[in-house]
Amino acid sequence: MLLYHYPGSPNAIKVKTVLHHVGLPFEEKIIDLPGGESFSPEFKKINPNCTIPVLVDGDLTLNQSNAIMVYLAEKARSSLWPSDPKMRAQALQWLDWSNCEWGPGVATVEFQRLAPHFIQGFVTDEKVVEGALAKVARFAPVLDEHLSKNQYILGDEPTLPDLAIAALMFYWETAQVPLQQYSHILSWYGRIQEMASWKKALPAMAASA
Ligand SMILES: N[C@@H](CCC(=O)N[C@@H](CS)C(=O)NCC(=O)O)C(=O)O
Repeated sequence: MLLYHYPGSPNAIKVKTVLHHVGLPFEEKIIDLPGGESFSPEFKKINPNCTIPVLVDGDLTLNQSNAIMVYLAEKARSSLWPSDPKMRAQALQWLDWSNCEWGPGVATVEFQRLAPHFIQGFVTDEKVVEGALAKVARFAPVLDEHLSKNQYILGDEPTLPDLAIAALMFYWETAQVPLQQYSHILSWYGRIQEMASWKKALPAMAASA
């Protein structure tokens, strides 16, 4: 299997955590996102969306990090992806929540505030930040309340939604996303950070910090 990614990309951290967790061997190809390589004609053939991560497994070429995570967990028959229909439906619910509610809030603030450091000429759009902060204020209490009653998103063990949600807040402190008051989110995030597979998935500097 070959994973196209960029170190430190939240969507790649999700997928790499699953790969390490389930122990499937894989090779990596770094795509130079800041250098615009994802828009090269060669990469467009692999993913016309020009985004990473992309997983190639034999004749399967898959983009969208959540789909890749599900594929890997199913392939490895991992409990990261529950088999019970109701649990699985809830896992899907939270995966959708991560991309539709959490990401547009937290990850948008992170990107807007940090992109000037790695994309030449990028200027933070304060109106976009304002809209994203409103989403954080709306959805963080939902997650915090849920985690006040659950160790992990689906109960006692981590599953794919935990990784999807946690990866999207990877830069929350650096980008000063206001999450300090959500103690249940922060305790849960601390538990995710303790996972050996999570640590292994991080870019070298963050992993050794
Ligand atoms: N929904 C996609 C989003 C992928 C995505 O936006 N990846 C970022 C890196 S975290 C990327 O490739 N950005 C480059 C761009 O959008 O031009 C997924 O979950 O894989």
